Amino acid sequence: MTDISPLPLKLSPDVAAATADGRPLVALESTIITHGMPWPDNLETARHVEEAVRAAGAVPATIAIMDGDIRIGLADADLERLAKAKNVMKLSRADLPFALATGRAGSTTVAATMICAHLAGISVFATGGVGGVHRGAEQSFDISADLEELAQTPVTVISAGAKALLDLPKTLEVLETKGVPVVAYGADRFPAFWSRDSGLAAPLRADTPGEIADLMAMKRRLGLPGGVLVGNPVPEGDEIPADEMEVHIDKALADAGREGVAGKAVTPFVLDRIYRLTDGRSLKTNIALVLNNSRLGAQVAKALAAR
Ligand code: PSU
Ligand code: MN
Repeated sequence: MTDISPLPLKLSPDVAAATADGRPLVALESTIITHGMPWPDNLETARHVEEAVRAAGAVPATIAIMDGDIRIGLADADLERLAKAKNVMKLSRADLPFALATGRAGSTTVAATMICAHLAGISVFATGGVGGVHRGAEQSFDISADLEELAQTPVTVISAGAKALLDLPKTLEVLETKGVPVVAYGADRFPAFWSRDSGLAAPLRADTPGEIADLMAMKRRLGLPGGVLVGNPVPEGDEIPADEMEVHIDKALADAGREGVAGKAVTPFVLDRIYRLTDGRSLKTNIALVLNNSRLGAQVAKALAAR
């Protein structure tokens, strides 16, 4: 059976116009809104991130699943509905088609956002931190689908690295095995989300948006599948040093273990615990790094569009 019905893709008027004109677009995820930040900071941040992309000269396309459609670009009322909603599914590659088929509301993780962005022809995507190999993965087998997606889907993900609650050395090893270029922006060390330096050397380095665009273009020319992961260190004034974070991460992970939190729930649980343990400071840092990544995303999209 061949299904020739159109894709369940709904572009906002802004996104449709930018696509038609070949103007630069930056995809934005929605799991960070529904599962990554508390209300109302989540909505405020989502709005500020869109403004930051616009101010830097690109068009933001926040992606979510609503009413059986992949929405590329959300109206402000939809953004608010999503930010307030309970029982929104956290969608990755495995459950994206289920949410669409059943009409359930879903937010898109890095993996699912990459899939949807690619379907819409968008090749640059800005977020906070990608998922990766969890600590203790040798027992739990918990490795984020984000890594596999980076290996398969040609979208460049601008992040502040992988979240420091993960096993970062193993995360970099998996990315190397899967052939994903990992590029630190303006740095020699791979960043660790809340901290600028994970203590690990970055596999690659780029110093301008144009260099990232060149890498993307060359990868495509060679016919290599998959994306590029950019690690953009959080601005100095906003970082929480790694040794300080480590104490909170250990505590949050121990709480997760004690409470039997597993699977998809781990990352949202640990982010929330760390938010409480740092009296909200981790959230301020998270917001700062997402804004920083959005600006770089816009610059890369512009460099790409200018080629
Ligand atoms: N960046 C943030 N906050 C988040 C995330 C990213 O600043 O909450 C989300 C992304 O959607 C990412 C997900 O794909 O965390 C990782 O989830 P997991 O570890 O279950 O794969
Ligand atoms: Mn997982």
